[in-house]
Formats: sequence, structure tokens, C-alpha cells
Amino acid sequence: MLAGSILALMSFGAIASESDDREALLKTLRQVHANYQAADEDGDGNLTMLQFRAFIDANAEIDFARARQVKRMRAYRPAFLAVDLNSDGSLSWQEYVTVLRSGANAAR
Ligand SMILES: [Ca+2]
Ligand SMILES: [Ca+2]
Repeated sequence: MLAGSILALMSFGAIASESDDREALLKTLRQVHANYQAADEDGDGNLTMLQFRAFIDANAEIDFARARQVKRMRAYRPAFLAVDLNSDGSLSWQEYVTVLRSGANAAR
């Protein structure tokens, strides 16, 4: 499922165009997923608002997507509400991937 998600992301030109190097992009996405798993302290596969904050901070370290901006603005809560698509108070990897894909399209 992870491999599928990464491939789905790679098919989006908006993200891919930021890097000509496919390998580098794949590496970045692997890192983002590793950040996700590291932030998911209880290992249930979903991120709470607090766990999401750790995830954003880790993504900001590698300057992924808008993480650095969210961190600077301390906009964790609105960011979390935006990615929690079904509003159940927890973020699944699938929700995050869905938002990344739609966000990549909307940003261009
Ligand atoms: Ca969790
Ligand atoms: Ca959710």
C-alpha cells in the first residue's frame, strides 16, 4: 500500500516538477512516510493533532510541501483540520496522500 501511494504521488507532475530527479523524489517521499511513522507514537497508523504536529515539524526539517510554512505560522490546527478529510479527529496516511495530491493540483 505504501508503494502504491508513492507511485500515485509520483504521477502528479506538480510534485514531480519540483524535482527532476525521480530517485530524489522517491527518497523524499520515503522520508515523509518515515516521518509519519515516527510521529505516530502509539503506532495505530493514524495521527492525532499532537502527533501531526511532530510530523509537520519533521517534514519542515526536510522542507517538504508546506510544512515549513505551517510550522512558522504555527498553523498546525488549521492544517490538521484541512487534512482530516472525514473530520474524525485523526489523520490516516491515506487522507494525507489524498490531500497532497489535491493540494499539488490546486497550488498550480
Ligand atoms: Ca497514532
Ligand atoms: Ca480522519
